Amino acid sequence: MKKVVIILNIVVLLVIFSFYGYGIADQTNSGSGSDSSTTPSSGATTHIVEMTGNYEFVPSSLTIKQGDSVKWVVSGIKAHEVASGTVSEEGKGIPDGLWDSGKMASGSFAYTFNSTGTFPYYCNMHIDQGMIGAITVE
Ligand SMILES: [Cu+2]
Repeated sequence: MKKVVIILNIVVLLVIFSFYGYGIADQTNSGSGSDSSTTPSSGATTHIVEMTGNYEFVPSSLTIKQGDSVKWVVSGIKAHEVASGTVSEEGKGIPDGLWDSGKMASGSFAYTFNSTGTFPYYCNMHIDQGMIGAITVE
């Protein structure tokens, strides 16, 4: 009879410790999540633009502050290539050489805007679908 009690005690302790362990894991997850959304101490902000499976930049136009960064994130299953420049009347991309992510099937590409002005860009793979955008830096 004593053996059964000892085994029950061990089981109860194991259950308590496993819950405790999950609690710690949850706290760690929520902690790193809040870290990624905070702005750096310099005051610069990173803005997210999604590149969707519907051949759109969301948002397609964005106003930011000088020194901020824009991070383009592939959010659908389609690959994209975000490049700075304008689109000719014939629908060809005219790169201005500031940035070009190359073809991205997933992940993200970031660029920091250190001067003011309006910066048009396009998806080099989906100009025909009208996949263009612009960043205004104040
Ligand atoms: Cu695209």
